[in-house]
Amino acid sequence: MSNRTFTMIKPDAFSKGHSGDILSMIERAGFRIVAMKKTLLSEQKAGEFYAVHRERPFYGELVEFMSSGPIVAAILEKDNAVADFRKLIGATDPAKADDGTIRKLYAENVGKNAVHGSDSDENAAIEGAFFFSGTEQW
Ligand code: FUP
Repeated sequence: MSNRTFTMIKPDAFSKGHSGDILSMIERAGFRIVAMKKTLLSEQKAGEFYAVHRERPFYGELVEFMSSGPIVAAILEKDNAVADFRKLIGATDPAKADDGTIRKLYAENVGKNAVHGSDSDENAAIEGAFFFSGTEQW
């Protein structure tokens, strides 16, 4: 069981001004913010982050969307962080997400789905290190 996960507030949610509400939900759910920044991904960086999906039909659209505007990236800490955070954000497709989840409340569709959450302890560590050096994590 890990105690860290990685998240991004995606360009759709950021541009609509939902960052504060989403961060509030995250903190109220018991996650501690270990590292956080607002940034803009270049197409190249977005492509690298989602390289695991490069053979999928939606890859081009995903990279274009994720580099279309600012995001907030953060490392979060809590017991059972990866699984508990995925519960808090809900299913990838907001139409299938449970009531009260971040994606149900704020996502537009399966592509523009408001937030990212790591899917494993291993990916949480890789994704956190993609954005933050060791000295930025407290
Ligand atoms: P999740 O782990 O819930 O973020 O979902 P995936 O790892 O399956 O997908 C990563 C991202 O690819 C999603 F956040 C959005 C995008 N995606 C699509 O655009 N279309 C799809 O059908 C599936 C995923």
